[in-house]
Amino acid sequence: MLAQDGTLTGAPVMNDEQVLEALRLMILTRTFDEKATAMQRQGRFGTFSSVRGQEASVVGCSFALDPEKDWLAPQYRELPALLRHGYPMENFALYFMGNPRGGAIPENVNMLPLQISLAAQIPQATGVAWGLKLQGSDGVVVTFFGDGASSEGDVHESMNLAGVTKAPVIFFLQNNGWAISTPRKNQTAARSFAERALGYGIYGVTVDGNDLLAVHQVTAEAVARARAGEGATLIESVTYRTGAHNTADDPSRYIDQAELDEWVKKDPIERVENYLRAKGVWTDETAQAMRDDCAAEIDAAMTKARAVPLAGPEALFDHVYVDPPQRMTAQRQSWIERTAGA
Ligand SMILES: Cc1ncc(C[n+]2csc(CCOP(=O)(O)OP(=O)(O)O)c2C)c(N)n1
Repeated sequence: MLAQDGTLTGAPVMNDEQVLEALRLMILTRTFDEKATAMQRQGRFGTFSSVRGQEASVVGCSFALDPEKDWLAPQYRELPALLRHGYPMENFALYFMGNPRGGAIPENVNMLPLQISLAAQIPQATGVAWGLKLQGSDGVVVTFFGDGASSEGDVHESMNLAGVTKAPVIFFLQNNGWAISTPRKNQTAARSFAERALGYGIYGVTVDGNDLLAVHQVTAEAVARARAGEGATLIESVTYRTGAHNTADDPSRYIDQAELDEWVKKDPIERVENYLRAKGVWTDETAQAMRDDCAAEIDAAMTKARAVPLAGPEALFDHVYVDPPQRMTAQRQSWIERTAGA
């Protein structure tokens, strides 16, 4: 839909106001990524995975959803979708500050918790979607996962069950080229990830994940099909992780620099800025004002998160069970005594 120089090659599916809103979210999370990485280096943030390079993929998808009735089942690299769905930025910061309060999803936010164990959220996504269908809701579930996670058995089971039940779920596979240091070519011998859909009797589509408008269009189509009772879609969003896997990773030890350089030229934010600039609604001044505004929003969220008292060591045991088994209660007490004064 959108060439890198901003030329439109199809009918626009988002109006200027929506594109500007989407661009703000993309800039907001890129700024957050930079801030979070700096804070991790200062010891104020835990290990953190950025969405750098994949912003159009996540934002294009999330703009096709209705946060009032649709659900997210995220992995760990999709901050923009979480924010658009109403998850507060300070909760996300708290999570990475090691505070369990950040992991608690507010009652009115239709989202499952962040999932670090690869693919564990995907059976839950199919389950929630099937549940929505049984309840007579026309809500849709989107689950995000990577090319690496796609090799987990959970994915097969979830897609198969979604096919059989016609569950309204969108499997949003972000093929970002890498699973930490494992390249795409070692992940599957299939020509594409999307063609797996055929074997499950669900829809499958491959999209340029660095094209905001294209991702939005294919997701909107998948949402419409799901709402109409036509079941699940597997979307393969082809993009590239232009940063490190996470703050503990050094991609210079394995990444092909020439390949990275090519993808940096396809930056998804620049693509949208080129588009809006050509339309006369984006200038250096508006860009700077938006970047300043995003930085202020992030500072405010970080200040709020820092004001929340640190979790004590016993937090390890809290919120696991409503009624903890006796053995865990004893372990909790022993842990408090052993860590007292530490
Ligand atoms: C079940 C499981 N196995 C291994 C890991 C360790 N691990 C964390 S992230 C990752 C790579 C994931 O790559 P991908 O699914 O492509 O997602 P990306 O991080 O690239 O977005 C691995 C192997 C894990 N978290 N969970």
